Amino acid sequence: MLRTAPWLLAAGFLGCKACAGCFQPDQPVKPDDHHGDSELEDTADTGDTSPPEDTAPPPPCDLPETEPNDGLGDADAITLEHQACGNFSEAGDNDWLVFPAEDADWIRVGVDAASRGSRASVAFTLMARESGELTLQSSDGFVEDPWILFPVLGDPEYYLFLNEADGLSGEDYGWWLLASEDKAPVTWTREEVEDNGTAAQAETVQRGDVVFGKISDSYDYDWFHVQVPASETGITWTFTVEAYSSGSPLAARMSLYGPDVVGADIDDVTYLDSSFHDGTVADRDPQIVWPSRDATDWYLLVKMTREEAERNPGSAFHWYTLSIENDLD
Ligand SMILES: [Ca+2]
Ligand SMILES: [Ca+2]
Ligand SMILES: [Ca+2]
Ligand SMILES: [Ca+2]
Repeated sequence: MLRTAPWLLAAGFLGCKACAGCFQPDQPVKPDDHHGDSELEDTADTGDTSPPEDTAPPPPCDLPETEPNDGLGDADAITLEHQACGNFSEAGDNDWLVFPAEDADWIRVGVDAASRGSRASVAFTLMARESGELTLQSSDGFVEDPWILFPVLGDPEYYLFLNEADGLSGEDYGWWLLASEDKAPVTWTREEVEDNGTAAQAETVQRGDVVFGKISDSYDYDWFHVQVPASETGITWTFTVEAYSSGSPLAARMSLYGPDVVGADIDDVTYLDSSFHDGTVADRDPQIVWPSRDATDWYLLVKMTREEAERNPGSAFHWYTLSIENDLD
């Protein structure tokens, strides 16, 4: 099962499991991957009296983990653009990594495990210590292996805490991970301005706007006001959130209200439309398409899904864009 409190999960291992005597340099290489290399090495080592474990295959990546790395203070230092790898070789094995942001604006962190035949269901927590931000990424039924694409927060380095989501371990529970500089996956024309936590505080946006925002915690409600002028009635409007499918951890919910929501408790007001449908969380990047019949004022609410807020609260990593379009575009 997925953990609900990444900080607790991570902090639980800060004491570092005593593992100095169980260092296992060999990685869970698929049998065929390095067979040839291994043979070459064996041949070159004629006359070598090294013990058998020194004939293990060469590291299957640029930056193999070095146990013990179960505590934040023992994190393996990795660098952008160089693949790291390791495995959850024994019960309770967790692996910390740390990488510098260098001068990147956006960074992608991607795990390969199930996609390479590993039995590991990898979850990782990404932490920005100076900013005090974290997010939990796991294979959640939407992706085989977890990944994230995030705008840097200004921290000089970022920490990763990898664990096997079901607490399983073994030689075939390997992982590979690459952190790399990337381009922004979205473009925007403006950024949200907090506080926009009620309809009365909603930022006014209009056709053609693309807002870049963040759901910075579970209670961050972002309201936007759309004024529908008489000249833009009788047409279809489209409001689209882009986040999860482009690497944000955010699973957003969007709802569209009429002007009666201003000053009211939203539980007392019926929305015009909502992306949320009971019984499914499949609607990860919501879109609402709605006709404008009369000149009016609309209010859009973007927030987290309740299920997601319990599993992985919002953070500065939880970015999204909201685009406002209609038939006149
Ligand atoms: Ca390990
Ligand atoms: Ca470890
Ligand atoms: Ca916000
Ligand atoms: Ca807000």
